[in-house]
Amino acid sequence: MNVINKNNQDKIKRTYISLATLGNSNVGKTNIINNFLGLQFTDKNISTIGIDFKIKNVILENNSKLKVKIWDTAGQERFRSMAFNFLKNIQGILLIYDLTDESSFISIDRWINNLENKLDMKNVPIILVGNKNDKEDERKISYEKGLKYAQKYNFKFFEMSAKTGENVNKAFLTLIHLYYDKNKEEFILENVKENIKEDEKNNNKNSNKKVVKRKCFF
Ligand SMILES: Nc1nc2c(ncn2[C@@H]2O[C@H](COP(=O)(O)OP(=O)(O)O)[C@@H](O)[C@H]2O)c(=O)[nH]1
Ligand SMILES: [Mg+2]
Repeated sequence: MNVINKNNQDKIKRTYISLATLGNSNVGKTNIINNFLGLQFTDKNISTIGIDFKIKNVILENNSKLKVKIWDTAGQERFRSMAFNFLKNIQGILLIYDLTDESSFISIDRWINNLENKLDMKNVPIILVGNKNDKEDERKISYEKGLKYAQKYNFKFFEMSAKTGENVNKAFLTLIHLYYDKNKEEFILENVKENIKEDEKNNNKNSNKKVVKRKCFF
């Protein structure tokens, strides 16, 4: 749980990071999250009702384990105002368009306008994502156009595919580190190396006990 430290009311202590995927319906938000979670790609339309979240543990570059909570929103107009309420507790956003669908790229302007009123754009990192780069034949938005747009707002930019998995992990890990590296003091994390050492110590004490080396949490 993320709590306010009682001794110092200003300091938030987080045991997880909250991220969100935003963008029009059908750009691939749900499949991108599923790919990051190691779930299978689906051609079927999985309709997200309003807002939903999923959780995954990741190991950071400093060998700490961080719980990541990812909010999946429905892009439909009727859910938009509801979807924005949760943004005050978000530490990073993947803003997604479908590179085969020009209208989803044009809509990014509108998403940014909405975000500017709802969250602290200086402290919450945003990555612009052009999804479906496996559909090269149907591409409508060039890599350069996406990159130029991202640079205008100082966002990082990735093209990705929820189908092949290209750049999905990389984009999420980049987003996590963009926030975490600047706000390390907010987080209470478990050190993975320490865990392994503890397990080894216990193993030496009692050689009959099986050691679980927790190197991987996916
Ligand atoms: N070829 C291809 N299709 C994708 C990709 N990502 C999503 N889709 C398809 O696009 C449709 C919408 O995906 P979904 O994840 O439900 O989009 P959402 O409405 O933004 O959550 C589905 O038919 C998916 O199979 C991708 O990277 N490549
Ligand atoms: Mg969805």
